[in-house]
Amino acid sequence: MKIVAADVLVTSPGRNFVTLKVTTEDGLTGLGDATLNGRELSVASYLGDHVVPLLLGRDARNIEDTWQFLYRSAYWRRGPVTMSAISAVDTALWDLKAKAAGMPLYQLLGGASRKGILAYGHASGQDQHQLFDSIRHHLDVGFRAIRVQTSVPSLNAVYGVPAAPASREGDGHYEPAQRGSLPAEEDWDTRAYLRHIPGVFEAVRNEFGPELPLLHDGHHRMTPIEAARLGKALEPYDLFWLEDCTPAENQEALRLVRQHTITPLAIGEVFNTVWDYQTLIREQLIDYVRSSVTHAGGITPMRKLVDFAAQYQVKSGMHGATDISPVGMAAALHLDLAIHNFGIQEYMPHNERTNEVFRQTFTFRDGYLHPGDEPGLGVELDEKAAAGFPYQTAYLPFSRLRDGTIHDW
Ligand code: CS2
Ligand code: MG
Repeated sequence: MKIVAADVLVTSPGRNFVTLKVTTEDGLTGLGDATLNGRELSVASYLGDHVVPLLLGRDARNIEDTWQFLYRSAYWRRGPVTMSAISAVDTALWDLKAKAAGMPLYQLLGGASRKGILAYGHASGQDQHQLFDSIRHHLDVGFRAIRVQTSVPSLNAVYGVPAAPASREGDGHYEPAQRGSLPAEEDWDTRAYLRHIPGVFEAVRNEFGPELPLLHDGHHRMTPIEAARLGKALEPYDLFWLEDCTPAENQEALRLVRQHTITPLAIGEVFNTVWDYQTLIREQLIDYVRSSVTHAGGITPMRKLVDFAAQYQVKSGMHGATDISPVGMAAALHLDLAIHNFGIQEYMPHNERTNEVFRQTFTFRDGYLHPGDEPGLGVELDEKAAAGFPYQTAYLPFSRLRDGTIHDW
């Protein structure tokens, strides 16, 4: 099953995506997602200039060997660009292997461990009225778990809250990376945020009851003691998880948070290898690992990561924002269905244009996703449609504190 071609396709149906298409001598094709929000062309170049020449002539069936070759022969290791590029190759090879076997990828990963994949959606609002409407909308369209993000009084723009649905490209979807512009500056004040958020969850619990699984994303903005304070303040509202409560390059910082709160913690969407989690998992400092297949090197290492996590009763909670393409999302769903220690799957539906380019077969019904039973990943890329949406430069925003100091966005 020799690889005869590997094409890097960059398209922008509302937001930028990078996809690798691998073709074998018998005409089979496999897809992999290589999208890295705000740095897409870096990964496209890593693939096109440095990886594709190494793939031609290789046996597509040798997935582990190809992964180890790409990881170790580069000499320079880890990092979001390298690991997103390797992920696209790995995912494409798994797509090919499952297609050649005539079965959906999850069957190759051990078959289904559950009927469906519990998803959570993104509710948000500039104020309580808008937030409640957004939560009701997500319940109406079938979500059974909901992430809650709101504006913060005295702050102009906050992660996770569209300025106004119509003002966001992508048919009203929240896309933090705005195309055609330089990075947008947003302001931040952690004390204002810490004063505000507990009241938001008290109001949501009073309105929607104690059962609904609620999640919140701190988006890397707190110090460990601030994160501990928020985790403790949110305990009466029984969150499913508090995400990215503090930057976790220093994994030991979570020891301090863990000492003060029993609110479950999720970390890792910006992580790209198991080494980023070693202390976090081994000391059970977190409850969910957030890496996506797209950014953590592909199906092969993600399986190893979640199996390592399973030894410490840590579950999966894979990143599924719209900057994970339908190819990356499908890869996550096949893994979600097969592994035992599944926790929850983030699901931000893509816009209509994206679904024209990426024809996907996964379903969302009654709060649960399912990858479908097409051979492979179950996603086809319409290259003619993709060509109609050329790349546009896009940057994620950045934050400054009131005194002008740069802060985590
Ligand atoms: C967020 C993301 O989905 C999440 O949990 O952290 O929306 C994140 O901001 C984007 O993926 C960045 O590209
Ligand atoms: Mg997040």
